[in-house]
Amino acid sequence: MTDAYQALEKVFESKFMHKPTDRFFSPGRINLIGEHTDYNGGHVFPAAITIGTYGVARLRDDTTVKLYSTNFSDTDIISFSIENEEKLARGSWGNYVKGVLQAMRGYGNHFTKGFELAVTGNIPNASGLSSSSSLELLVGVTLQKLYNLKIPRLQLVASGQRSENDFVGVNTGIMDQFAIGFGEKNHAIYLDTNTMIYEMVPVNLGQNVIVIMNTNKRRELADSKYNDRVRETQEAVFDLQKKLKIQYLGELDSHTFEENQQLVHNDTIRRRARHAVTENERAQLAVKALKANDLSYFGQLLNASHESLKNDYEVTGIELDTLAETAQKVPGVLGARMTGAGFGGCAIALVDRNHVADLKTIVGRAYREKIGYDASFYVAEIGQGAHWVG
Ligand code: GAF
Repeated sequence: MTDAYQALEKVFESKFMHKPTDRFFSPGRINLIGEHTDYNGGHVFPAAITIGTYGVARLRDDTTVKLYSTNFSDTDIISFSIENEEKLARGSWGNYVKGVLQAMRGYGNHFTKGFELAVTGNIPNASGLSSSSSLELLVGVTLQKLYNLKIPRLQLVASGQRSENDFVGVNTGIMDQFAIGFGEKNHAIYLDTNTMIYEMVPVNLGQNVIVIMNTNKRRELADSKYNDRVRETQEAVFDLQKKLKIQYLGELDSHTFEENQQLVHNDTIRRRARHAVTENERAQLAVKALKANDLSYFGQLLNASHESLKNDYEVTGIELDTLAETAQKVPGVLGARMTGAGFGGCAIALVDRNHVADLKTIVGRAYREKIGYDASFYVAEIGQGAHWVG
């Protein structure tokens, strides 16, 4: 970690001709279970991980903002005035910074001086481990420290989400920013996205570990497909409201849903709704199972979650299915499922630590044979949320 900062400080000095004053870190996240439930008023169970985004920064005396990232070698310094609220070109990573600035202004914060920020990250690109929310929260904690803002953590989290929704144009829920904002070492966050009540749950896996399995597939069109799922579940709510007084699918149990599902106007929308309802139940059961140390049942719920995401929600694809379904059959694996938005990205497997090598060999071989290129594997470590390092 210290090495990462030393290298980044050198980059900062060579780009901005000054030394930075502060260091920051913001993690990525995995979601254990509760997928595509956060914009449906359901439960989620994510955790921050130890890989993430590093930043070093300095406040300036004038109004210029200068940004540099080592992860986008083709672009050079991004520069704009702190007063300029216009979007940068589509696809520019600077829009995440501008989006957070704008959202924080919306909460009544004022930024008069500019700043310099250099970032570097070790979250694999477009891997579904939420590199974008990691960057948003990195910007949030950087602005909080540089401008000495006394603001609640939830405001930073909400600013990240607003940046994503309003500035970047993906209608995501709050899960990723919440996990990254509130993460704690060796804990997962059990969040009810309807009430925003949450609980930190220790993740005691005994001799088991969580392995992240990366499809290494580019998540093409993922944003528009994500927005389609948001719209589809809203359509289901609209249909169900003809009889039921609900605002979100997360308010329904699966029994009530089954009894009323004929209200939903077509089969595709019905299956989307079924996933949101059953996944919300699985998340609640999984947290109970983890607390009761019933890892076998926890694993079964992971498998059921993947099946629902594959058949009812249709966000997996051949790459994620190959990883999760092959992993589920490996001896020592208690359960496996895709994690995050889907459409490529990563899956996770809960596996006995003595079987990690088998998992990598068996799943790695099956993936290469079927997909034609390699998957990557990392053992996940659950770490602290976004913070000022010093
Ligand atoms: C993405 C979104 F950003 C989250 O809000 C969540 O909806 C997730 O997909 C699916 O559970 O990571």
